[in-house]
Amino acid sequence: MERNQIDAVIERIESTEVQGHGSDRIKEIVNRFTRDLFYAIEDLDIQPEEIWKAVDWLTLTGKNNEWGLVVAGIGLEHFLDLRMDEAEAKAGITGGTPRTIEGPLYVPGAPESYAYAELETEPEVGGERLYMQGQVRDDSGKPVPNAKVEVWHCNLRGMYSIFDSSQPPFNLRRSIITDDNGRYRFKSILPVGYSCPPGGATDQLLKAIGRHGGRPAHIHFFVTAEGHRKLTTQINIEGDPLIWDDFAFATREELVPHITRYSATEAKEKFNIDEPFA
Ligand code: MBD
Ligand code: FE
Repeated sequence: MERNQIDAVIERIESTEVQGHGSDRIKEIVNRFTRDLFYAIEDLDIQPEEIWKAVDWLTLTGKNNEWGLVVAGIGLEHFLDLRMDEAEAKAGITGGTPRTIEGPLYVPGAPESYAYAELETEPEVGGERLYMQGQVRDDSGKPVPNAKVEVWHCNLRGMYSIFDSSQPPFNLRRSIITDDNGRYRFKSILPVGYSCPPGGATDQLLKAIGRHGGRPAHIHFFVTAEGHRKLTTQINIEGDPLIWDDFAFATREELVPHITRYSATEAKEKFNIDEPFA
């Protein structure tokens, strides 16, 4: 079909809209999506069997609750970040820790503590202990006391609590309130990389286009404080082989902090930390 014939079909569909009913914004978006879809079907000569296969895949994605993963995997969530960066740059807002995607695995309501938290509800055997500290500062560099630092990450099997019933609820999820100097500290385990559920809808899609569904090891953060914009970000664990091959495109140069590794003896001597470093 020619474009003008497709446009006529769209016009016929739009003509069934009742004036003054519904939302003009949603009408505009739905009609645009429909038009672009029809154009794509025409341009790529997409066959009915392919459409019905796609419908089944869309249904499976919903059934599996994988839409958040798909949005990350097709780079849409990263694209939204880039658009926010652009909007801020245009408004003259620059500097500070860069944002990166939230992902689909945040859950509100994690246990809250002041200045320090242990992220593990139940100690996991193996892996490495992780100690991290930081300071929340405003855009003039001034420390922000009483800011909320929400942190969440996966365990040594790449699984997130709440979504993984083998872990206690809120394991590896905490809210830390910064101290008088805007500082926070926490102790946890060093997480490993994440993989999309094997055989799931996202995995199927990525395989079909010759991609993997892996993420480098990472830790998520929300930083909020009264009178300030919210920061959604992550850090990546230095040295992970997927650091520049994240299926969700979330890595940013400034979000790969240096990690110092200590033996158990060194940790004991330097910091008086009495931990079985596995
Ligand atoms: C994750 O842990 C994640 O952070 C993202 C963005 C997508 C899937 C799993
Ligand atoms: Fe994650």
